[in-house]
Amino acid sequence: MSENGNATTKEGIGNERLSSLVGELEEYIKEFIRRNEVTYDEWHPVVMYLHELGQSGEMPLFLNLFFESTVEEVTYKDSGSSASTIEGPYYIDGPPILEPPYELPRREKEPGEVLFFTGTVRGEDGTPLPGALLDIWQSDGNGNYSDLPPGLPSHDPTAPDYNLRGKIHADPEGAFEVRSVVPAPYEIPSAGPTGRLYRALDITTFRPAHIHLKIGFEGYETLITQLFFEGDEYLGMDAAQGAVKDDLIATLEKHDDPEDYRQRGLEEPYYTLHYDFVLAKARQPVAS
Ligand code: MBD
Ligand code: FE
Repeated sequence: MSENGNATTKEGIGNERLSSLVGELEEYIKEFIRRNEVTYDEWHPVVMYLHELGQSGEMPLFLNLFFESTVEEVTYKDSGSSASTIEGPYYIDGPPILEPPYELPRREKEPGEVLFFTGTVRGEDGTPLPGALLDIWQSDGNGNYSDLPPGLPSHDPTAPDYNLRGKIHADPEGAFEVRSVVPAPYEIPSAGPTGRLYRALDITTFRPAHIHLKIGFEGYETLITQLFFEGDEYLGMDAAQGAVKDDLIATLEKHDDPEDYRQRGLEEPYYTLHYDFVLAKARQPVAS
């Protein structure tokens, strides 16, 4: 953290920066209230709504749905990396570091069709980044995530810890392959305060199916992103506004030739997905 408190760290926000951010936020909200002549009939429900939102455990969901894409925009502005998008509320620390051949942890009867996800991780000049770390998490074939952050129950309590979550390394050529399942579109909790607001606004509570990634390599900016699938019915109306970017829509290819899938040791068709990621060098602080 810099002395003037202009940066954030895991430990928090510097005092000076905190005063400045809270002060400015206060001003924006006061100005908003004046400009809209917000009445007590409006104010009281807002207070109770935010109270309920906090109690429900949906605050991270709500904040990430509405505002994270702007933090992401600021973070990756002018970055030379391939397309980034929001992390969302369901990343959890400490996923297992997997060993090749890579397979995300899954249940014996994991819902969802078999997926082989391949890709490369390179620098902006195309040089492979050998050993790049890919931290991957996704919903299952029913759109459920395993263990959610503290305070939130898993979408599917039968899923073991870290189901469909794990870290893998790119090989010496910067390439990787990991077996998983094809995730399904995800619906945000519809019974809680977030879903209630979405219905009142008449916007969809669904997110297109997606796979989350955080990709890191020493000396490079960590890339936080998601991949979506061509043809998904929710691509144009994501509940997380602004999260889908054209460059993040990849093609799921179905392989249903029995000879082909049996060669892979499968008794059912499988899908492949490929994506080439680019990481940008970490930016040096600009000298003043
Ligand atoms: C998700 O799975 C997600 O990725 C986001 C951004 C919001 C809610 C649920
Ligand atoms: Fe998600």
